[in-house]
Parts: sequence; C-alpha cells; structure tokens
Amino acid sequence: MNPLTADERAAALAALPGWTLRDDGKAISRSFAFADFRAAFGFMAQVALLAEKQDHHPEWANVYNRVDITLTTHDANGLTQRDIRLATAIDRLA
Ligand code: HBI
Repeated sequence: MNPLTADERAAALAALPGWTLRDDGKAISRSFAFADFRAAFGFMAQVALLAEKQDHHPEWANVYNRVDITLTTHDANGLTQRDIRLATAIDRLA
C-alpha cells in the first residue's frame, strides 16, 4: 500500500478533526482523556480488538486516565488509508 499523497492526507485529516499530523507527515496522533483508569483501559481493550480485526496496530501510551495514540503504516513508512480507517473507527469508540 502506498503512502497517501499530500492532497489525500489533507482530505483525510479534515475528516479527523481530533488528530494531528506528525511533523514528518508519516503519522497521525490523538490524545484521549477519560474519567479514570478503568475507563481508559476499557477504551484500550476495545481499540485492541479493532486493531486485530483490521490487522493494523497503534503505537500508544497510557498514563492513568489518558491514552495517547499514534498511527502510521510501518510497511509503507508513511500514512496510508489503513491509518485513516483505524482512526475513524477509534473516534467512533471515544
Ligand atoms: N500496524 N500500524 C501498523 N503498521 C503496519 O505496517 C502493520 C500493523 N499491523 C500488522 C502489520 N503491519 C502486518 O501487515 C505485518 O506487517 C506485521
């Protein structure tokens, strides 16, 4: 799968307002805050199942009630539709 073009990237990000493009243009990130750790971990568990279903996995960190997610496609060394698809599905969970 090829990386998105600049135009495709701009269009995709316009539909993903909570996500920001990394300076190198190869990944998108979003931070989530929940009521407590239990809610944050429950969210992570749901994202994990999504990732398995899509065979596309996040780079993420959790500190108590916060979850920071970065999506990139290692196989393409850049941002692909797989990242956009997973980000869209994650936003539906949040
Ligand atoms: N997840 N974010 C991300 N990027 C990948 O390239 C990727 C993945 N999960 C599984 C996967 N690739 C498989 O296609 C194998 O390359 C591991």
